[in-house]
Amino acid sequence: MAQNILQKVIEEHLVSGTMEPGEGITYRIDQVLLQDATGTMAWMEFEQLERDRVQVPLVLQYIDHNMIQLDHKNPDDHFFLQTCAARYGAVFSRPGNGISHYVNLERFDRPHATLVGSDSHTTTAGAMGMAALGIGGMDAAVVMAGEPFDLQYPTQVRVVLENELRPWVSAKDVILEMLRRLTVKGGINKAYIFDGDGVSTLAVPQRATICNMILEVGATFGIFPADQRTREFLEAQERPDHFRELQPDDGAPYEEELVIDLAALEPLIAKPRNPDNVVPVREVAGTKVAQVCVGSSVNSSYEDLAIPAFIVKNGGGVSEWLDMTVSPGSRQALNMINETGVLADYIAAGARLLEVACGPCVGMGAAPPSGQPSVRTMNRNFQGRSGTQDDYVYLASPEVAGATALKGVITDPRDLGMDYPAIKAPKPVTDDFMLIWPPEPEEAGRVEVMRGPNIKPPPVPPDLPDALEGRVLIVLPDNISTGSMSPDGVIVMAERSNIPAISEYCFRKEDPEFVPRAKEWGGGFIVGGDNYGQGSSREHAALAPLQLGVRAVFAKGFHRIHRRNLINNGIVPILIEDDVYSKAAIGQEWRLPRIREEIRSGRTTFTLDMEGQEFTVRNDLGPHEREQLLAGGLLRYLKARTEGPS
Ligand code: MIC
Repeated sequence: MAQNILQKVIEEHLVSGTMEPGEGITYRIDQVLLQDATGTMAWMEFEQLERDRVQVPLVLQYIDHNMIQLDHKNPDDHFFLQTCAARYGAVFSRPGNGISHYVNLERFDRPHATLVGSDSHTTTAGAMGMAALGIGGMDAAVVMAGEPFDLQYPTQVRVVLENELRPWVSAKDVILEMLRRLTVKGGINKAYIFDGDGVSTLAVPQRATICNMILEVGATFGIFPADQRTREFLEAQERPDHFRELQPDDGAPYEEELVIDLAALEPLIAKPRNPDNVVPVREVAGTKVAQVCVGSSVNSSYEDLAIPAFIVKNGGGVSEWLDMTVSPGSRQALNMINETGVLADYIAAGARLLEVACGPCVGMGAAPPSGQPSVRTMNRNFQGRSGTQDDYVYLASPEVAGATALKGVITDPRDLGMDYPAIKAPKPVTDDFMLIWPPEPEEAGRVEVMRGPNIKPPPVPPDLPDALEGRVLIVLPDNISTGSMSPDGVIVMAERSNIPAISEYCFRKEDPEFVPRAKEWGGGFIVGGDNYGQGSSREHAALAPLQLGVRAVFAKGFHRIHRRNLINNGIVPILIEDDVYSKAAIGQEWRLPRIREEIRSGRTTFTLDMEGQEFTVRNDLGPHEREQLLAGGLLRYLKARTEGPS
């Protein structure tokens, strides 16, 4: 039977289930990627599973997020991660080596492989013809312990790319166009499978830009074929043996289709404060800007860095009213800009070079001034993510960022009157990676895991009682990102290994009384709108509410990763409609009188008692998810399974 490229990759790894949209499947994972901000929890969860060594062929521990060492916390975490990697058999990528997704693309991604990562932008590897997706730390731990990964098989969307991008229009505009059309929730439980004659016009780093931000439409996967361009990329990386062609069969099946004429696109920009708030650049041209940031996991390949440098150098330097930062995605990209003079161009033009890391994208330094627009080549612009509460972050291509840095106001690069430069990447340096390979098992067994004083084990979910009752703690609008439960920025992110400490920041932006209220009322319920928990994979967004006694979240819809993080941590995700949402108010007493029995019996509805009035609410729990909730979360479920009935 004819197959599309996602079906081909998954089938090679399939353990159980059928590849039908909405069906549960389990499949084998070849690679696991961890980063530092989510990795400490993942390793502590792995330790609870009591394995001596990771059970997947390749686990990679990157240090790329929490790079600012204000005090002992981040360096202690890095040390912990390095010792965990050595103790349990993971490759350790040292700080300074680069952003996980870029380094993985350069050194480890290979067509036909499967990858999961404790970072939502793990989808980036789809650029290499991989089935790659972001998951929570606990799911990563479980995969590392040797369990196959289970997933609801997504709806398959064929994205037909036609023609070729015009000068000054870039891959970033392709994904911004998708966000414009689909919105941040249009892609939930969907896989975007790229096809069409436009595919061959895009090099692997351009494909990576699209796959990175495919998560922003809520998608499970984005995946490109592995073709001649993939082969060229792998040859340049001196990994030609890793190439394996991946093409769809004639007549391959898809449930939906989306056509994008690359030649019809123009420079686009996402206005504050959601990535789908997309308009043509010309609509906001002339807006005064205080800051331009180039880099992040979405746009920091050599080509992405060379374009803005060309513009600011040839245009006469960075505008005097504006602060421009540049953070290369990898040590390889840094070497390349150094070798070709791009770095010297930036310095001469007045830009600031930042560390090779995620940097300003997660508010790790370079916070913008209050109330002042910042134009970034990054992937998210949720309020406060930059580190400044009153921020106005715009997302755009390197071309738009360069033009804006030059002019000091948002500028359509086509209006610069410059010829579009023919950027050709030099041969990359492929032997200068700061990777530390794990020792042999015997030696690894002697490695001591170093735990700094801020590293605390995650809270354990309590048993699910027959009935759940509590008060409504907060009522939230649509599209609440995980940055609301576990904020970005230097101060809060340094608490990623300490759930009691990080829970103090939960919903601080929305309601500074949330935490005191949750403590006073001994927990309660959260009520949200649609696409609740969009954005990052950080399981802290579920662990912080768990710490505060939250046992169920009621929402009109959930983002895939966060929904799973809630279940993993024993919190019940409950679907509501307007009848319930519109009546919800802080302080109401809600009761789920038969929750345990309703979960156990497989019912897709729950009974909700709202202050004496009865409502029927829904759930979309699969059989495994029900078992996990009944057991008190994923780890307790796995332990009970191993230990057997007591
Ligand atoms: C992000 O871009 O939001 C992050 C920071 O990379 C997160 C991971 C995290 O919160 O540590 C993600 O995308 O999953």
